[in-house]
Amino acid sequence: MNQSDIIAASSAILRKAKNLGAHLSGFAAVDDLRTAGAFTFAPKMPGAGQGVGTRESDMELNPGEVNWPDHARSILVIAVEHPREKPEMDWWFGRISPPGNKILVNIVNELCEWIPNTFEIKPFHFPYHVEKGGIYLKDAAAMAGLGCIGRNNMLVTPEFGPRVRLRAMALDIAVPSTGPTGFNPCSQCGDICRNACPQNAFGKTMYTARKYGQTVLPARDGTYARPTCNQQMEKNIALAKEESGQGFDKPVKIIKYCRVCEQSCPVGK
Ligand code: B12
Repeated sequence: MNQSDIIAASSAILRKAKNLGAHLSGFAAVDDLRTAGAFTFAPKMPGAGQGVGTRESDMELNPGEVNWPDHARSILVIAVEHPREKPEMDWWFGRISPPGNKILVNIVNELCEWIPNTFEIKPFHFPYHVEKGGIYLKDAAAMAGLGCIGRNNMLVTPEFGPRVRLRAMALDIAVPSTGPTGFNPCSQCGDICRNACPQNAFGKTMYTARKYGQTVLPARDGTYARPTCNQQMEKNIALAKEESGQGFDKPVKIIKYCRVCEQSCPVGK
């Protein structure tokens, strides 16, 4: 494909993503992501590959390491809003992943079918878990211009604050990046998110530039304590109660993970 075909295809892909239900979408270059914060930090992080939200790797990956498909040149990242008034979008029904995640999976599945039928482009749908071949979605989204990494360590978007969930696919062509942008709302609110954390997970410096050889650190300044946050997630699992859920013929355990750092963020209200 020549450059003008690539530009036309990339605009058409963003339009299609929107038509399929993505609230935000953008492109990042794989070469830029290889050196982005989470990609370089995670393999050095104590406890990488452990805790809630991680799986056993069947890909011979070291903890925290990402497997890039050989043909991947660009990433398309999509975001779907998880509004406050629809908390059930984020709930786990037994072992069944949240309804909001299914929306994201369906959009990317449809794009993976439509793109090669429409253009000479080979797509690849990244799984969610890094251990299973996924990528670090917040950094990908920040590099694609969807928002910035906030002081709550989440992707914060101008439109919805951090109340979005993410999914990504790879393309085998080099599409111009749509980010990063200079969006930076976090100097203005006095750390509402950090002060609201029920576990005080932002209470002390966990990671320093000196020790880890990089200045881009969790929650920007190395204060996000992942093991402490993980304790809250374990607590949420332990507190899950059997409830009746739509589409379930008998009561099912519903896990409602903590979202305080997300819900308290004033951006995008
Ligand atoms: C493992 C995991 C967890 C673990 C550990 C979290 C963590 N951040 O490490 C636990 C279970 C504790 C957890 C908790 C939560 N998670 Co979680 N989690 C993941 C998962 C699977 C991988 C994250 C990871 O390991 N990152 C690696 C570490 C090293 O990176 P990091 O902590 O983010 O730190 C890096 C960035 O801050 C970056 N950075 C800092 N500044 C800048 C600046 C720029 C420009 C760039 C590019 C990067 C950058 O550099 C740091 C490294 O040095 C992702 C899905 C995915 N595939 O990405 C979801 C994901 C991050 N989680 C998500 C959510 C929603 C949550 C929770 C709110 C719980 C919930 N209700 O789901 C909390 C929020 C915790 C928090 N404040 O960070 C969403 C975030 C959406 C968003 N708007 O950001 C994701 C993307 C999943 C999704 N469905 O969309 N999670």
